[in-house]
Amino acid sequence: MRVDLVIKNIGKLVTGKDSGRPKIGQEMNKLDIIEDAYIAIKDGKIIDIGSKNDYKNIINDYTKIEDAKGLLVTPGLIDSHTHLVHGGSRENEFSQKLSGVPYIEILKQGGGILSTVKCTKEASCEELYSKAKKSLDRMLEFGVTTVESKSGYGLELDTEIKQLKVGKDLEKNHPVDLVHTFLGAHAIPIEYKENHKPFIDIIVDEMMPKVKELGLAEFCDVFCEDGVFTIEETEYILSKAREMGYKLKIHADEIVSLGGAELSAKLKCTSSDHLMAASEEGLKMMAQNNVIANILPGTSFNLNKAYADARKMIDLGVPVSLSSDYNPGSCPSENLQFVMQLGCLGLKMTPNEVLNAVTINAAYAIDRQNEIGSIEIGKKADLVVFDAPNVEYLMYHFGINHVDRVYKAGVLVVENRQAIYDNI
Ligand code: IZC
Ligand code: ZN
Repeated sequence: MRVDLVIKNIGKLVTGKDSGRPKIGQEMNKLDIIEDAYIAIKDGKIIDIGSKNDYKNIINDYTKIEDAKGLLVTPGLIDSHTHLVHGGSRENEFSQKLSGVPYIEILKQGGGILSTVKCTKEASCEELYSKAKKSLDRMLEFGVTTVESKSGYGLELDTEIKQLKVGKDLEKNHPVDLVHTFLGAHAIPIEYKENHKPFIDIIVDEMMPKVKELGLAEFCDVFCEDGVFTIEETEYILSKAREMGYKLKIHADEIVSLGGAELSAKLKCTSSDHLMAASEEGLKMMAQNNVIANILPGTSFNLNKAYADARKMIDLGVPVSLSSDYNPGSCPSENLQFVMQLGCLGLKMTPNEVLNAVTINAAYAIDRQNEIGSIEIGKKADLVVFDAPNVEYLMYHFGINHVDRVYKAGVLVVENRQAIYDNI
């Protein structure tokens, strides 16, 4: 057996054994940790895991050996909900928000998402690409190796396709893996404010088939919210999406308890995201139907809103994942480590629960559980070496970047907190 790389002298290695479903309840608080560990990698995949010097039996002259200097190694982090590709930024609305004007009110006045739609339409592919690449580099530097990326700043076919194509191009040229989601139902254009139906028909009859035909998105998502898409509209759009072969996600019960959690259970969505205002009944239905609650505490922090009730979700047996919601309006930050810290400080999750929520459960939230999300034989060698003695420390010492190094499919892509893949 030819081994390409061994990373030795790992102080604590967070491994994991995928059980065929996301972690729930007490399982979320458990991590499998090997001390004084090594990982062996071949063709970008993990082929052996062990402790001390046992790797000596499997190496040969070709094997590169790298020293983790006694640090903590975890699976590459997964950001399973972002609005990565967009034009502009919305700091012009910051003072308004700080003075108490609600996010949804700004949208109703034609700002918010609609102002990002304007900037995204005006931006060239090159501009969108270089802005999103900068963000993707930052995410990688914080230890994120896979990112879900949504469209939704076009609200018409050409710009939705432009956004998705930029995402596809990035995926080709950047070490971070992307998972693409069509979010044409992200806001109602002003001209359809009084009558949504013709816009929904354009989404369902024109945009969704074209995006599918071009192979630009795997998931379909809807912003189901008071003043945006109703429960009935969301159900119609997502049912059609399923018929066309999309997997489903919902922005559900973020601001108002509309029954988005219940709908995500009825439709057996892969994930239901936000859920700050979800009802207990809806959460119970999600648990019964294995729908992942994808919580976005960076948005609660940024909008000064209540946090989702993660403790109740975990008690009810709902699988929980965490992600950034990186976007120009309600979470302008690529820092998933800060989101993890908010998982503890805002959502009252334990450090172990948080790590599971951004690794194995996040892999389930984007249907990549067979490839990533845990360090086990056969999975991709997506690894983060943290300059931290243990998992608790990552969440406790907040506001800094703990990354020492990042490996993507066995290749060193971040060193000294800087993306270095261009030089490979
Ligand atoms: O640009 O405001 N919540 N969509 C739904 C967003 C946040 C993104 C944005
Ligand atoms: Zn979102």
